[in-house]
Amino acid sequence: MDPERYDPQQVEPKWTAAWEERALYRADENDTERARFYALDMFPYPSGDLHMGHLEAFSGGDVIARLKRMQGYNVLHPIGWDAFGLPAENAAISRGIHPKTWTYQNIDTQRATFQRLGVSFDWSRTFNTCDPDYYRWTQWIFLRLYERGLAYRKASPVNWCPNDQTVLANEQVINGHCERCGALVEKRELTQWFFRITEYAQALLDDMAPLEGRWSDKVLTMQRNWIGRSEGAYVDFIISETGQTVRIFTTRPDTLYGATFFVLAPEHELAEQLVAGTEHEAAFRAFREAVGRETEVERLSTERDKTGVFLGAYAVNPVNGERIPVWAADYVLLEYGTGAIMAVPAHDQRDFEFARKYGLPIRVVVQPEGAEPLDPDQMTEAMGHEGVMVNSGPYDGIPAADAIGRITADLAAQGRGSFAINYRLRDWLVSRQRYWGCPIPIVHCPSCGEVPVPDEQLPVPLPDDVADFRPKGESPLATVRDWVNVNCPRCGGAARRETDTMDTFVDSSWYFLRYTGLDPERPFDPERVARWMPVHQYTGGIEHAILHLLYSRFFVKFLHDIGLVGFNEPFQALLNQGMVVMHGAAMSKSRGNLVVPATIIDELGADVARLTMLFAGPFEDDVDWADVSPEGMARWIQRVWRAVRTAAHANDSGPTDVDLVRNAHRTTQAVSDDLERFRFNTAIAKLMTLSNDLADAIRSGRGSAAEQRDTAERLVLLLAPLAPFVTEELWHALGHTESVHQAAWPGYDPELVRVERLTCIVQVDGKVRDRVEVAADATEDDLRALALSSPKVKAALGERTIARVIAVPPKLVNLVTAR
Ligand code: ANZ
Ligand code: ZN
Repeated sequence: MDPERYDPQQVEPKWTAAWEERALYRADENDTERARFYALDMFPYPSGDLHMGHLEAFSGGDVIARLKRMQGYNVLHPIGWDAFGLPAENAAISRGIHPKTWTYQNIDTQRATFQRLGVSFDWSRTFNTCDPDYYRWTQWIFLRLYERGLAYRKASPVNWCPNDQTVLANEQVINGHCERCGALVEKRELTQWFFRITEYAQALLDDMAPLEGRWSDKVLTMQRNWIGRSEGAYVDFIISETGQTVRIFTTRPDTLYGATFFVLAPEHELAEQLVAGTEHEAAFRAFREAVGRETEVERLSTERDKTGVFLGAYAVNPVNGERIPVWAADYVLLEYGTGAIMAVPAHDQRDFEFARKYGLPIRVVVQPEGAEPLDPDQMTEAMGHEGVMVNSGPYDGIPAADAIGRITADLAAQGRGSFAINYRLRDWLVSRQRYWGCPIPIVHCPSCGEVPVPDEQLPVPLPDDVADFRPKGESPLATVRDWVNVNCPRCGGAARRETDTMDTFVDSSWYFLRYTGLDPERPFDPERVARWMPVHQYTGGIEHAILHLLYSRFFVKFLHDIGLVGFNEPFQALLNQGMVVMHGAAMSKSRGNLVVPATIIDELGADVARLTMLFAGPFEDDVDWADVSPEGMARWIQRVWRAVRTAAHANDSGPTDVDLVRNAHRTTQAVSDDLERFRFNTAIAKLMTLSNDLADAIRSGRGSAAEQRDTAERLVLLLAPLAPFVTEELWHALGHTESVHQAAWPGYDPELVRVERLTCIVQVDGKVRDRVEVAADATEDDLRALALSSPKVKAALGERTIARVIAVPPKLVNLVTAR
């Protein structure tokens, strides 16, 4: 090996093996001295080898784990696989390979790439969610939810893909079409399993407060919007013809006197009852069918025309006894609020458009203060919130904001309404008509009904021998007779297993608890969990901003309520990486722009792959791989290699060089700070500057041998979390026998990093007006800004404008005014 050149292909495998042999990255369960740090990365789905998004996420996550280890923490940095899911079944269908074989092969491939990348995982506690030892406990948690009524089955309209023959989650429906095959999605009334996440809606909102500043605002906002809390009132109207009470939800009870019609969701059971046997029945039926083909997004869209039909009945307004016509319209959804609304076209835009289209009356009840009285005929859109009440009987003249509470209280006193809170969040539909998932541990018995599988019979195994994986409208498991037909655990009679499997998001809602130790008897050991959790730093993609994070938070709250964990939020801090694209577009095989980490490692080594990714820009921004230069990074690594090795053997002491020493200490401070805040790119830039300075010092004989060597050591230590292989080799070249990854993170001398302050004279047109403190290395721009912010200078300038700034850093700045 040419000692002048760093050869990653020789060095990297050597250290991978050595680290593994020494179990260097194992979390220490018995250490009671060091503080613990749980650095968690979102675990991958094994759809093939690792892709560039993985390279980015895990490079960042690994820097955090390595930094914390060097800072003296006892670090838990685990990995596993989110291994159930539909792509495995699709591979089975298209290539005739068993989903299990396909999945485990991909896991092996990804594991090998992780090892080549040198990610510092504790491999002793890895698992896959499709392992029976894991999904046994997913089933166990399902049963705990079931016992408490938080897992239940109900019939409801769900998204159905007629081509794939399966239900789809809302987020798998894109503009009304199936995300996978493009078929038009239908709504079907199906009986499905749900988790009652809505029970935790308020807790999910409230417990976000401590996450403020530690999760991004973007994710917190997305979670809040998804939960969608609204305050308002329930108000009871009475159907004039039948006397039935029908309840509405409104956020604007102050506008009750402005209700000019009433709208039911087409699926509302009252709509069907009102038209039954009337002349309106046929039109209503046709309308409801048409609406059934629209997606929720389309129904709520403000761009689209709203449609509806009159139902031939009237509702009586409880505040004034007025009879208003009852309609069914697409923009009212069954699942939100009560599925019925009072329409106030003067103040609600959707109602306004609907009223204009169908010629329904508009009545203003909130008048903006100080403005001309609104004329409904002239209005082009609904009026906003602010104003005083008009046309509202006893409430006229009071501010609308106050009327909300008063009207609600008055209705409540009469038993016709109440204060109400509504959430947009729905219960989580968890059943899938799919094979490659965790079986739902329920047996259906003709005499006992739904019977939970007893804990000691878990896991309900997923059978291997399934003849046909093609979707047929029910899970392929239904065809596995030996498996489906069981004796009822309660009465012993002939019964059938539930054949649906769980959404894979269930598997990933608790995996982070199991990493604390692969407990054979329980999902996790509560004491170990208490020692390691909540997770100190979670790293992963923004695409999980809502679902995975919301579901995990829900699971932890539930586990907290049943006494298994002592905290109610799983992740104290969250870091989201951006996406990796190529020339602005997603990378894909079909576009022919696919780059994979394995190739870069083959060509330039793992360190270069990691550094290139982290240097590409702020971690949270997207990376365009077309803009980066792995070759440039490889050249830098060669320069670091030469400089450090030369410094390691320096013995002819030159004169001491305070600039070199200062730079080494300042870089130590700045890089520590950058890495702590995940500014990997700027940290690398500073290390480049330091390595240049070291090379220059060596070339020009600046600094003593000890100073050059200390600079080299700092460079290696600071670079170690970012480029673990070359730094390990260099650390040994510097004469150390221990691993650099077990070395202590370097400190710095506060005296050396302190920036000297000097007095700078500020003049206006040559006259001294002020003296200000500046850093010794202040720039012209700094001086200019300081001068302009001085009150004395401002006073001296008066109205005059500045023509020129003459700055002589750090001593003098002169503002020359225009004459
Ligand atoms: C009368 C009214 C007057 C309304 C007004 C708004 C403005 P958020 O804020 O999203 O909770 N609404 C209630 N249930 C609905 C359903 N199932 N489908 C469609 N729309 C529904 O929205 C609450 C408002 O949305 C409610 O307040 C109701 O219209 C409508 F000037 O009632 B409002
Ligand atoms: Zn039974």
